[in-house]
Amino acid sequence: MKKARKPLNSHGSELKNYFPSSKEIMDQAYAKLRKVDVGKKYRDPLFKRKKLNSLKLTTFGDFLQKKLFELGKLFPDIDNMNPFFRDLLGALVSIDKLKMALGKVNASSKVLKKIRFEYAKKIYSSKTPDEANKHLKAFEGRAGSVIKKLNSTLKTLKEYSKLLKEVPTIDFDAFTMVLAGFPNVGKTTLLKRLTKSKAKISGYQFTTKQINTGYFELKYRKVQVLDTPGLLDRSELNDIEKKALAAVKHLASVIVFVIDPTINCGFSQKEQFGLLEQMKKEFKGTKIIGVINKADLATEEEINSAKEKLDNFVLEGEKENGANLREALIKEMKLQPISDKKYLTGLQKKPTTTT
Ligand SMILES: Nc1nc2c(ncn2[C@@H]2O[C@H](COP(=O)(O)OP(=O)(O)OP(=O)(O)O)[C@@H](O)[C@H]2O)c(=O)[nH]1
Ligand SMILES: [Mg+2]
Repeated sequence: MKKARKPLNSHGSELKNYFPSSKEIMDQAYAKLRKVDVGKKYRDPLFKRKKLNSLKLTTFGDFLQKKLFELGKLFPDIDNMNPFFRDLLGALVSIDKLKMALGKVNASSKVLKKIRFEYAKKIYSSKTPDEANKHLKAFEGRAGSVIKKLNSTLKTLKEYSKLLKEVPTIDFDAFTMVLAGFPNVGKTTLLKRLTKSKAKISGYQFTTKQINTGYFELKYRKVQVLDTPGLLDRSELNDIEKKALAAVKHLASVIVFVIDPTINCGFSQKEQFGLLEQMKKEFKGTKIIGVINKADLATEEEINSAKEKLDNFVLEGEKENGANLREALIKEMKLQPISDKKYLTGLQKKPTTTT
């Protein structure tokens, strides 16, 4: 029976319990084996022993094979996964190591299958009950050593499974707005103004370590907001920044670049506009909307200086509360209303953007 793969980010709680050590797997297999009984229906001692041991071998081998199969299936199909997830995964774990670990689990399952048939034959053609016992014991030993050899691989997979839980839930069909900019400029605050997201905000840089998601409605259309960790003007990216970039690259229908015109965020306007220019080059095909944030805090001078550097800008702050950005999105993206039905069933694909 083919078991469907679940999306990468739906594994959460399951994964926690799904990674037994080699020893635990073997203990579970032996517990199954001990319960095997053929009752009193066979009178001939040799025949009975052969039947019993065959059943034990099947139970033991089946359990181990199934266990390995299930463990492998808990991970996404790397070769056929969405490029966004692939990039995110790459920022969190080594794709090569993961592939290799999954390959080992798969190969071990095949080895188990092979030796199971080998010993099934031996038990079947045993001449004495002792010989049938000897073959069963030998099978248990060999199967045990296959599982034991997997111990470090299982440890790696357990570690990886924990990291995969950080991957956010993403709707690949929704119109997606990606919030980008330096740390502390107010990206997460903007996400909360637009959506009902409960993401964490604080007056420190790098509050957002993961990608926060939120949704709101615009002209009956579902807009997905991805709040990325602050992007820094550095060629060498750390893992958090890689995650942010991956999101921007693959999913943005529009990029909203947030600027803090005051010095409160800890970065000058010059640094922030430098990054904006870089992003414009890198994401040529994607519409970028510049948002001058913290309008309530900024001086007129600060706002004017930021305005001069932007062809189109949106002023946002505590007073505006997201309203200006909503307006700008409708105008810039020329969003056509779509029927509620399509929206509700999620049939609507990403609209084409006008640049
Ligand atoms: N006065 C004022 N403060 C703001 C505004 N927007 C954000 N802030 C404050 O700026 C600080 C940083 O806001 P965040 O929303 O966490 O910034 P961020 O860009 O998400 O930061 P990282 O996650 O570190 O990249 C917080 O103390 C916010 O309260 C605004 O429009 N006006
Ligand atoms: Mg943030």
